[in-house]
Amino acid sequence: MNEERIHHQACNLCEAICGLEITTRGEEIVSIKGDKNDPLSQGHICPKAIALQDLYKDSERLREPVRRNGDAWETISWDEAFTQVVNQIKKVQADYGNDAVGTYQGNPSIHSLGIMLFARNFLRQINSRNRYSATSVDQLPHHVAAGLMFGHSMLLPVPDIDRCDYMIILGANPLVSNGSIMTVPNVGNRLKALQARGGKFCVIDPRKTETAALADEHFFVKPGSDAHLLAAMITTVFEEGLFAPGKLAQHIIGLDKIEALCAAWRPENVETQCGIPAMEIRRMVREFCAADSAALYGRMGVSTQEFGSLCQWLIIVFNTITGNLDKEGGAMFAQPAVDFLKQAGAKGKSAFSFGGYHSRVKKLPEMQGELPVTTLADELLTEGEGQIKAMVVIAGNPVLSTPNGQRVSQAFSQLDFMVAIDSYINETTRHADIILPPATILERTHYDIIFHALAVRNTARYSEALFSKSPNQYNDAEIFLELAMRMQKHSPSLNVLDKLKLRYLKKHAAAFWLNHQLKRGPYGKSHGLTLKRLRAAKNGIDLGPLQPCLPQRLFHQDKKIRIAPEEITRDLPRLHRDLISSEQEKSRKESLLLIGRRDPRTCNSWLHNSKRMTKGKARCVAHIHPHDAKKHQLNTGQYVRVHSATGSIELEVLVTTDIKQGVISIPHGWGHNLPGVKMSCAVEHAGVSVNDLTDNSFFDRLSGNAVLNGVPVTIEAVLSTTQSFLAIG
Ligand SMILES: Nc1nc2c(c(=O)[nH]1)N[C@H]1C(S)=C(S)[C@@H](COP(=O)(O)OP(=O)(O)OC[C@H]3O[C@@H](n4cnc5c(=O)[nH]c(N)nc54)[C@H](O)[C@@H]3O)O[C@H]1N2
Ligand SMILES: Nc1nc2c(c(=O)[nH]1)N[C@H]1C(S)=C(S)[C@@H](COP(=O)(O)OP(=O)(O)OC[C@H]3O[C@@H](n4cnc5c(=O)[nH]c(N)nc54)[C@H](O)[C@@H]3O)O[C@H]1N2
Ligand code: SF4
Ligand SMILES: [Mo]
Repeated sequence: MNEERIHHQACNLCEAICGLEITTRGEEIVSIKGDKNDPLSQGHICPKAIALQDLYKDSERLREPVRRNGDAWETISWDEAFTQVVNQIKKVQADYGNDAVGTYQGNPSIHSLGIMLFARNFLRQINSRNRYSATSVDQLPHHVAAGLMFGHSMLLPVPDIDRCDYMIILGANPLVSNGSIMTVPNVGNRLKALQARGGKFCVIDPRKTETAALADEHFFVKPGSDAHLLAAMITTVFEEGLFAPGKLAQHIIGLDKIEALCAAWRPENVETQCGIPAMEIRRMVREFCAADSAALYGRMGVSTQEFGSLCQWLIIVFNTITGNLDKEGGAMFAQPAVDFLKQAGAKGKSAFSFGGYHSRVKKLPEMQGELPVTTLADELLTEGEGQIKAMVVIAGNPVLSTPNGQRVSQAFSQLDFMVAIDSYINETTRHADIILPPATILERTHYDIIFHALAVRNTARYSEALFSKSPNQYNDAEIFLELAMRMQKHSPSLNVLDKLKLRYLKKHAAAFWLNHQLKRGPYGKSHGLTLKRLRAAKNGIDLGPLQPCLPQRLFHQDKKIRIAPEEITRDLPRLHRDLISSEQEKSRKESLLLIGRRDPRTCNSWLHNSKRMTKGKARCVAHIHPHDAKKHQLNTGQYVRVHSATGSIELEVLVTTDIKQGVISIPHGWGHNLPGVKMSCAVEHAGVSVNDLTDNSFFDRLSGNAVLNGVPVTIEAVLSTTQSFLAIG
């Protein structure tokens, strides 16, 4: 009988990076609990942490490379897989040029140390302009705003929630999502603590969300109208004499332009658009400004909409002109122990690129060497020089996660070659010729590069692998080290010397890099931070609350904030046209506006092969308001057919007053019932994909980011085939 052992590890499934205490007996996991001594998460976990063991145990998870042969898959050796992948990439590039190989990196990429450190070299070897990622179905507007204003796309303000007195949450549901661009484990308790110390928080969301239910106030907003609201809030600040940027003012260029830029928006002329009474908007602004410290925070719901970049810009402007940027309790910047931002700004070069080149078909701008994924299918399907002929998909499922996923799927099916670095044969990877599967988080070491930089408190934590992987398994780091090395050579095979070098790198490169970064990082000297020290601190190390850091940390050479960058403000006329266009012109009377919804037991598209994550009532359900339900003769439990310009889907409906009239909410990440998907539990709980409705030609014109919220749709009641069959039979 094996003895029980207790391990400490960080969860990497979402941005909250909770500390875990995992008890094992031999190869069995006995329990997964929150680590009470983690200085950031303080014992918090969510239901998904338990799914880590399901992932580890899942017999349908690939452990060895597979090659597709028609509809069948055969296991092949790693050597054969690497050789074929590199040969095929090189062949396509020799025939059609470098840009003929497209790459897509999904969300878990940034949660994996191996991908973060080593995929870069591989992508550099591919050297294609056709680089895409989940960034452009998510937070691209944040990067564009931060890059232009602060000089670095990752210098992103985070609410100092633990010291904040007044918080406005716009288009985010952290109680369910566990926070995003705000690493905030245990957000429920943190928000309750804010209230307990006399503070207040408001939620602005078309749905009365779980977070809204806890809030002091909730306003139902019309989807896609937030930029008007935000601009009107800024005008209110000026009109009511509340403009007070404080000592930061001397470090800002363009502050004198803001009032005029936003003057066309006043609470009184946006209230119909937004659905929030002018006097409430004014009151909210007054209360915000009266608080000792306050933070306006806006996330997914306001970034994946028609004016997403303007929204993210206006949010930073509002925090700045009310004196809350870089102030305790306001919108602050985390200081990570591994300061990857600093490296980018070194050598006097600009740390940020935007619009340096444009995509071939739709001429959308690159941001940091990436093009918006809204145009991936165009680049796959439009013939001519530069057309994508081969794809590398890393930890992503764009068939379910990007707008008009069916078109992406169809385009993938026509490729000359596709490789996926993924553990599953899913809706996307079923199109691959070869799949290289990495080991799970429980079998690899981890340090979170990204999310310590977005956390509400400065901490650091290193996790050892809990289980050792079987000798024939590779982790992400090993896969990318080997791919990069083979790509670099004229022949894809390795000689003895290469093999020795690779073995050394696989064993030591990550630890060496990490140790070096920790030592030369901001806490190297002050806290004696080394990898050894971090390894010894099994629960992680507390590095204190957020600290003011401007103007020193700005990346513009002159250390000034550009508060009104021309690249952004020139999009204001588009917003203005939207403001003055009449309601009838804009939306047909029959349309509803589609928004998304997250659920505590989902992780985008990929946790549905776990029984624990899928059991119980179906969750791929549309929420609509009773008024709209009545109009279309729908009741809870019935099926609705939802149409958009892109396609239509059918799903169950739930009638609720928790959603604004005229809005329909459908979660993403479902729709597993596609031919060839080898995830039986997911297929059993397939649901439908909302991205068969979203439209890849509807994007934020400034950044190219997808519009996933505020998509016009129509609905009609259906008797599903099974229902009508039952009715007859
Ligand atoms: N309509 C609508 N669409 C949306 C959203 C929405 O709210 N509404 N949300 C958007 C957002 S915010 C995001 S981030 C995207 C996500 O979009 P994607 O990143 O494209 O999709 P995921 O569902 O996260 O798929 C992740 C894939 O990575 C694999 N994987 C998991 N862990 C690892 C690992 O450690 N290594 C490797 N190599 N592979 C791994 C999984 O098996 C899975 O296939 O979806 C977006 N799509
Ligand atoms: N359980 C779970 N947690 C997750 C994920 C998951 O799939 N499941 N995904 C992770 C990922 S990749 C991300 S990026 C984060 C995202 O984390 P959040 O940004 O918190 O995202 P959501 O929970 O989708 O919340 C977005 C909110 O915006 C609202 N909304 C929609 N349209 C509008 C609008 O026009 N205006 C306003 N004001 N609000 C609007 C929606 O009703 C919703 O409540 O969550 C992460 N955490
Ligand atoms: S909140 Fe996120 S990091 Fe924490 S346990 Fe859940 S999935 Fe893991
Ligand atoms: Mo995301």
